Amino acid sequence: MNEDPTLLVVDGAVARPLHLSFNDLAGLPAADRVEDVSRFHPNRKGSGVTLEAVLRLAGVASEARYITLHADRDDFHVPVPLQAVLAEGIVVFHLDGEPLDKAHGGPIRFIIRNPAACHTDELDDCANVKYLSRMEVTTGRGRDTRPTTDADHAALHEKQTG
Ligand SMILES: Nc1nc2c(c(=O)[nH]1)N[C@H]1C(S)=C(S)[C@@H](COP(=O)(O)O)O[C@H]1N2
Ligand SMILES: [Mo]
Repeated sequence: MNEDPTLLVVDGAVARPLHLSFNDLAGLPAADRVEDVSRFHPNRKGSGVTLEAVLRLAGVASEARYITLHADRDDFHVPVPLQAVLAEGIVVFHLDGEPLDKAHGGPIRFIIRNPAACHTDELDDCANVKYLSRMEVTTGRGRDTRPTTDADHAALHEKQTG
């Protein structure tokens, strides 16, 4: 039995595709850690590591321009521009040392430090992807399933709590 399964795949335009487990993420250096996202997102919880640290492990190709954030669990997908998200992205994977639970978007949740309001920018609140299973580095802009209207947002939130 695998006691430390892969939680996050990083692939696409990278030198070294990654299959990261909880222990892989927990083993990153202290300088790469981001503690307690509730400091800047009061309604969200957890701690993680910088996107930059994860991408450093993977080695991003020079022609890469986007990262598509994939949540297989509910088929939610968001492409974000690589340059803009580099210093903003956090890969949240634990809460006080325990794996992040589903209620908090676990086992992996993507958090943008300073997101724009929903559908006002590419780096918006909707890009805080829950149940993140794969980060795909690409040259072109990937699949986008974010809601674009208030009605679509309402329907999505209904579905998530249902
Ligand atoms: N996997 C997944 N992530 C998701 C969504 C979703 O439907 N599925 N909704 C997004 C949208 S539209 C918003 S506004 C935020 C809401 O995050 P919250 O529930 O922490 O407020 O999560 C984003 N992340
Ligand atoms: Mo949203």
